[in-house]
Amino acid sequence: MNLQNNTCLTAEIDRIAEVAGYLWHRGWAERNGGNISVNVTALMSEEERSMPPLCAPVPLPEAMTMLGGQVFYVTGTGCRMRYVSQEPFSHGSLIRIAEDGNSYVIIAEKPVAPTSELPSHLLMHNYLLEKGRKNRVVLHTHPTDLIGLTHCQPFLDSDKLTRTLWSMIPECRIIVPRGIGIVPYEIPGSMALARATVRQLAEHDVVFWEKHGILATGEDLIECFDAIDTLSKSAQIYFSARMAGYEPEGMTAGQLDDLVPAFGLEKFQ
Ligand code: 2HA
Ligand code: ZN
Repeated sequence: MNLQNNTCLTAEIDRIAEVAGYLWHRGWAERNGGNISVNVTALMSEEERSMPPLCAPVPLPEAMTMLGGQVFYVTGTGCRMRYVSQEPFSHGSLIRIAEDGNSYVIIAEKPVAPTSELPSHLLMHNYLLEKGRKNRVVLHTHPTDLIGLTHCQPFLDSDKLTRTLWSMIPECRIIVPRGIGIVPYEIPGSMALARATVRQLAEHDVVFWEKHGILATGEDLIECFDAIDTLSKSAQIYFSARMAGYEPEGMTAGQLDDLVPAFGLEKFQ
């Protein structure tokens, strides 16, 4: 089957390639750092979703009961974002979850094994679907400045970190309205990391993994990138001020609160 004829799917894969390029050019994706998964089920026909598998079923560590029959584009294990940006179907693949949610198969275009963070991504997609959230995207990346903040104990507090970054520019309060969740250090790719992240997703769309990286979920990959990019801008303003020898004043609580009705935001904390 030629998926090139599916213009909706092709446009989505192009967007993934575009964002993979941004991650590399921003210096957020050293070697194989970071990974992306996007639920593309709604962009494919029944026939496309039923394509014959390219591999034997691969068991999942637990049943993803909400994801039966769903198809995801997932970046490949060990794959570099700089190459995902050039050839997304040579450095990532489409996988289909079994109807019982216990395993997956690769269905296109090549048998590229998914990221080591796959169980973690799927647990998040499963949780988000269960909660009725429209988030189709999980983006994980390694922004230098944001990871740097997680090496400072006072910032491993969701309220302190959120308020500090929000207060650097009004856009941050607007673009990351649900604030930042924090997951204390866990082994990369582990189910412990996945479970701790899912707990944070109850209240947040962006989660910082201590001394490792950032994870964003949303309806659209560009928006997930924008959220992390805006947080990174705030962190750079904060660090620039500190390097110039002063503590940045930050917007006041009142100035931040005034943005809530002005931009129709969800009130948070
Ligand atoms: O894919 O970033 O967390 C490489 C990683 C693991
Ligand atoms: Zn990582």
